[in-house]
Amino acid sequence: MKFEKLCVLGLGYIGLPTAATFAAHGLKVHGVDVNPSVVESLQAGKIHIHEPGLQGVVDEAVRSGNLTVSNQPVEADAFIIAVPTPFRPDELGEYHGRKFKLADLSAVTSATEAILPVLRKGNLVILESTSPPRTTIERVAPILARSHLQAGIDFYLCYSPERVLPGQILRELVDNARVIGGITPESARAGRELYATFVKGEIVETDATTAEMVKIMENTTRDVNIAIANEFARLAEKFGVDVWEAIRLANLHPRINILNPGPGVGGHCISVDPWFFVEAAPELSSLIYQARKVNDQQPNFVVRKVKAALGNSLKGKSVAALGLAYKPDVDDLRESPAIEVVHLLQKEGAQIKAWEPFAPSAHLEGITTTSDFDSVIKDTDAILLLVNHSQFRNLNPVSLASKTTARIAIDTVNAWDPTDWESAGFALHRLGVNSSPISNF
Ligand code: SAJ
Repeated sequence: MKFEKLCVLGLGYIGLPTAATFAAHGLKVHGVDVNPSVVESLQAGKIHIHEPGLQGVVDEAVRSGNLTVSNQPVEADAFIIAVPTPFRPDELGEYHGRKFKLADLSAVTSATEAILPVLRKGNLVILESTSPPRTTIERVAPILARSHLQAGIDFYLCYSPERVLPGQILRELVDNARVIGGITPESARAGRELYATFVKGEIVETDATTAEMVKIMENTTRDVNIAIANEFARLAEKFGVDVWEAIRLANLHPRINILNPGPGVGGHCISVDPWFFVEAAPELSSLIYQARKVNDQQPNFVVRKVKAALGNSLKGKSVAALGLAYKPDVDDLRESPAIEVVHLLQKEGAQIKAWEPFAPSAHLEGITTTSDFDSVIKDTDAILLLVNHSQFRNLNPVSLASKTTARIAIDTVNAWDPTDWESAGFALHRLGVNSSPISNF
């Protein structure tokens, strides 16, 4: 099968790099987004997200004429749907007193509907958006059936999850293994042929529902593993143990790999996807539910820590919050636990000045950010590190001490060396380490 024209619906963190990579490999790609400012920006050749290397690939794709952008799908050999599947904002599900978030499939639904007028016999349609199990068969296929073409007979239909790590998307798109779930074996084969354009990792064919489940299993496993690390941090504080050292030692075991505790789990993937299992089968997912709860409560644990460091009251205290992104070295603020921490501190009466170097002019409700690091740290009671951005990790405590009135620092991500910070004159409080040491010898 030969694919010459591709239409990609949704030009966000996944759709845009995917569209640009196909274009760089010679396909004629038309990208579609419903957000007019995204379309305008890309038509002017400017990407709207921060992802290393992406601007260069998009520049080249646009210059070669292989990448065009608009708000409407066009006829093509293949369609990729890469739109978000967020939560419903005002609605929760409930099972035996456990409240859980519900998936909002409206973007998947409307992107699928948008394909209807241009769907032709012999086309390939691929859903990439992370979706609850059976979405391809029970939601996408019935919508496409309105075209009077039958999925699996007149056109191919697949689910293929993206698995790329923000910050490394361009490399991982090419190198990672790719799972292609077809609603028929022929659909999976067609999907393989499309992605083989650039994927160097293994390409594995399976059925659509298995591929959907694989994706949610991956992110759920990571969520549960981070939850246990966060719980270990709480336990270590109780027992007067440095959790980071304990994890390092436990990880010397050849079959143990404990992840890092932190201020919580954010982003649009790991804090979202496990809910798809809980929603679909709450009676079978109590561990997954509890892990979500532990990670969602972690910002409160950080607030308790900050409060203890500042004499048990935050009223009138000023705190310089370093980092608002959901993880190191990205500009993505979605579902960020750092933002949650800031909001909770404000509720307790603290005055927060925040600095996010990757999104210095972000407008966040109720949060004052500034593009000037020095003014954030100058007059403040404490410096609170919320994201392990490289530039924060590399801060020199001695030179910092000369620029700030703060003598209290709180590190939630194990970025700062206690000896260095303490000899520079800071009382350093670390997540997972009891601030009033209990002797264990
Ligand atoms: N985090 C911790 N401790 C850790 C690792 C991460 O607290 O040891 C936190 C991060 O700070 C962040 C959150 O977890 O708030 C998620 O970060 P992440 O780097 O684990 O994952 P994402 O959301 O950026 O990307 C994940 C990846 N999935 C896995 O690693 C299993 C990626 O491969 C997926 O493509 C992506 O989700 C997605 O789109 O689903």
